Amino acid sequence: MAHIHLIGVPLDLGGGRRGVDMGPSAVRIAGIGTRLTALGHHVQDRGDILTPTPETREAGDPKKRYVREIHDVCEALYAQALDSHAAGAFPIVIGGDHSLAAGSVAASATHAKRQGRPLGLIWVDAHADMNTPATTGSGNVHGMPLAALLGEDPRELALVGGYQPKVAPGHTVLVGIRNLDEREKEEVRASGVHVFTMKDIDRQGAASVIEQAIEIAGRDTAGIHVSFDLDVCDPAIAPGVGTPVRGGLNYREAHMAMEILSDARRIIALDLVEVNPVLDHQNMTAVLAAELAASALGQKIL
Ligand code: EXY
Ligand code: MN
Ligand code: MN
Ligand code: MN
Repeated sequence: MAHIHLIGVPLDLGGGRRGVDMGPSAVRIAGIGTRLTALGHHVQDRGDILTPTPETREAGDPKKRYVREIHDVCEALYAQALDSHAAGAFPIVIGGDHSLAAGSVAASATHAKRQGRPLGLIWVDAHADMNTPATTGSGNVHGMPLAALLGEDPRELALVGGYQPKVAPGHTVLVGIRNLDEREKEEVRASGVHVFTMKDIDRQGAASVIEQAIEIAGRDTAGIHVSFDLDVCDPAIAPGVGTPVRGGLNYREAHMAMEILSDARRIIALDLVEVNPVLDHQNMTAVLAAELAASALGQKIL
């Protein structure tokens, strides 16, 4: 039995398509709380982090649009998630766009640091999210949070929590990527992070890949933060995401990844991000997110 804190982050400033601000609501309506309670967990919904809407703000620097506002949201999330860790709870952060991970992963990193060990990070995504203001074509900050966690750019996000970097490349694993910008590919290759592309999953199987990811992110670390972007799933099962890319995880692969992560008993926090109800069909992507949370937190087939 775990103490689980649900934290909604209706952040819709980091992407190009509007609608992910409705993600936390949709995932709650899909029953994430009751599904986790049914597993015997004690679930506390901590509500939403206050986030500004783009209509009330100026985008600012076109190479990192709304980065000041995103920074403020990430600092507030950092404080809230760190509170959860300090209370012995397991934070599940429901997005909202993926730039929120600059706050949630920072909290897990600080929690790990307090135990004298580094954090392991498994980033499950169709994208690498490793652009910087120098490499981005879109200026969308949700394409940058992993770069901020590993390095120093965009600096507003790299410095959330007051220190950088949050994670080492040797403890960081990308899983499921299949859509990178050309300059971003160079960043990923040079970074030293462990990468399992969709091609690796096709060749080696999802189970083997996730086991290897756990081995890498779990070795000598205080625990593993799983940052799960729903767009890693195939659009056939997850149409409600801002940046769908064909050729993703199928339904069982996605669940099996979570089941194996649960069995390993090393996860200390989970992000579920990029659910976009505007593009969804009958809330199916939000339901998938809620189901995947249950699989990650111990739901068994038998
Ligand atoms: N690489 C593209 C960009 O930087 O704009 C697309 C990023 C999409 C990021 C989504 C959330 O994972
Ligand atoms: Mn992402
Ligand atoms: Mn993505
Ligand atoms: Mn700051």
